[in-house]
Amino acid sequence: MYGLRTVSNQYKHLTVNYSEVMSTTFCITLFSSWLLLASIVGAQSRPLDVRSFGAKGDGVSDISQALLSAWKAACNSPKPSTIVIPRGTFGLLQASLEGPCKAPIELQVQGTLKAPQNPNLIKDGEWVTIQYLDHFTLSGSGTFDGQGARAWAQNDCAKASDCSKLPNNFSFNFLNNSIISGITSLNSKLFHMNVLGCNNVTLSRLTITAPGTSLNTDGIHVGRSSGVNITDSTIGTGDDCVSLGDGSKQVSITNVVCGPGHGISIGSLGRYKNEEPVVGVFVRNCTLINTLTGVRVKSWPSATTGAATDVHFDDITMRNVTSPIVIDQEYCPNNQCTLGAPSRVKISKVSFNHIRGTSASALAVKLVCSKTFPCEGVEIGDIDLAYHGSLGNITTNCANVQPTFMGRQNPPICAKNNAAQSS
Ligand SMILES: *[C@@H]1O[C@H](CO)[C@@H](O)[C@H](O)[C@H]1NC(C)=O
Ligand SMILES: *[C@@H]1O[C@H](CO)[C@@H](O)[C@H](O)[C@H]1NC(C)=O
Ligand SMILES: *[C@@H]1O[C@H](CO)[C@@H](O)[C@H](O)[C@H]1NC(C)=O
Ligand SMILES: *[C@@H]1O[C@H](CO)[C@@H](O)[C@H](O)[C@H]1NC(C)=O
Ligand SMILES: *[C@@H]1O[C@H](CO)[C@@H](O)[C@H](O)[C@H]1NC(C)=O
Ligand SMILES: *[C@@H]1O[C@H](CO)[C@@H](O)[C@H](O)[C@H]1NC(C)=O
Ligand SMILES: CC(=O)N[C@H]1CO[C@H](CO)[C@@H](O)[C@@H]1O
Repeated sequence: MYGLRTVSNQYKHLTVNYSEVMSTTFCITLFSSWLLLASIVGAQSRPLDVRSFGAKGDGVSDISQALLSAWKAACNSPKPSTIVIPRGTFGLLQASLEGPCKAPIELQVQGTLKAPQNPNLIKDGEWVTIQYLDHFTLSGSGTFDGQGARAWAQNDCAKASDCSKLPNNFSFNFLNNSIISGITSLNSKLFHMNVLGCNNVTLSRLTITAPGTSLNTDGIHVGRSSGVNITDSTIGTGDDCVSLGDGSKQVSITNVVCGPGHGISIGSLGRYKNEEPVVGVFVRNCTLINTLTGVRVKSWPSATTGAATDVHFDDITMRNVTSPIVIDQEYCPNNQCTLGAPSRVKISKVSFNHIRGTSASALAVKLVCSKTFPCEGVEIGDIDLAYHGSLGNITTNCANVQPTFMGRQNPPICAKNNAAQSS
């Protein structure tokens, strides 16, 4: 389904080749170097320790070359291999680990990898890029320390409309059937993890941390990917914990604790041309603590079309979240858009169910859809939110949406007076 069949056929082909070579003759010089390589890394699954490729764990020395050499050996191996970055602290200027490779590779990180403090030393905006792989695993309990403090000071996103010049911590591009698990990503200079063009990828047991004041340090951003599972993770950053960009399909986010940050967001959508629809998002059993928004779908007022459909938020706990439930089709931070143009992003089949906890502002639910494309098929189930502040009673605000209600809502959502206020 994800090209798995093609790839496993390739493995079979390699295995056949391998045994033919073994059984016929050893004197075909054409294969001798290949066999040597195979006998070092392929024929056995002994892990490749980056130290045997020249990495020093002295806390300063750059291991970029050592890691790349280990990667090349693993990538050329016809059998599955494991690369190990052991305990200790290592400098890592930049890493680009690319496929296609001949067999599955696991990169086990036990130690701490430190990015250079100066963001300008990282070329092309990516600190660690892992791409074009099938059956890749990143595991271990190690830490990737983006050392972002200096970069955040240079971030001008509040003023400039295009501010993706700082490096992301990680880019996982075009990975199939892969697992990212266990690691910690600390203080990325920009997005912590950017997942692009991936199929069937699970991100689990991750810890992603940056101060609530750092700009645009989204935890995990997913775009143009399908079958992405984000589970059992703790994410606290200065921006969205998880954001799903255009072309996110069949994404599930479960057992995630988020805060501080901006919450779990679909979008923003409708800012750029040729955006692909977001289809099939399942957010379950997540807890949001002291975040700006809880669960949100957002799109820009713009002539650009787009869509988000089949989006479900279920079993969510809010603790002191400023705006727990949001559909915002007038998303326009820093006045970077024309508010007069209604969003042309079509939002449909969105459900909110079993959402409880506390709102840090009186306006706990905001469902503001587009005048041009009103939201369709919005379902509101059990909601129980309280506001304990001094700025009035808890309220909701709705426009261009007629939700279907099931279960009990506290407060009542889209009550008439609220609906009238906003249009
Ligand atoms: C990943 O899967 C896609 C879709 O099946 C395929 O086109 C692509 O070649 C695969 N990539 C790798 C690296 O296997
Ligand atoms: C998805 O990826 C995992 C991890 O590599 C693999 O075990 C599983 O078989 C894949 N699922 C499909 C449907 O290919
Ligand atoms: C991803 O999550 C969904 C829903 O929880 C589940 O059905 C699916 O099997 C998961 N896929 C993987 C690869 O873990
Ligand atoms: C819900 O998520 C929490 C982590 O926030 C986890 O401890 C708990 O086991 C999860 N519950 C279920 C039913 O998966
Ligand atoms: C609640 O959230 C507000 C706004 O984010 C914050 O100022 C306040 O400290 C939080 N209160 C608690 C008890 O965490
Ligand atoms: C808040 O709600 C209570 C009870 O419904 C009502 O008596 C009171 O006037 C409301 N306060 C405001 C500021 O709307
Ligand atoms: C060089 C590069 O790919 N940078 C990307 C970093 O991440 C942002 C946000 O996803 C992208 O817009 C950039 O293209």
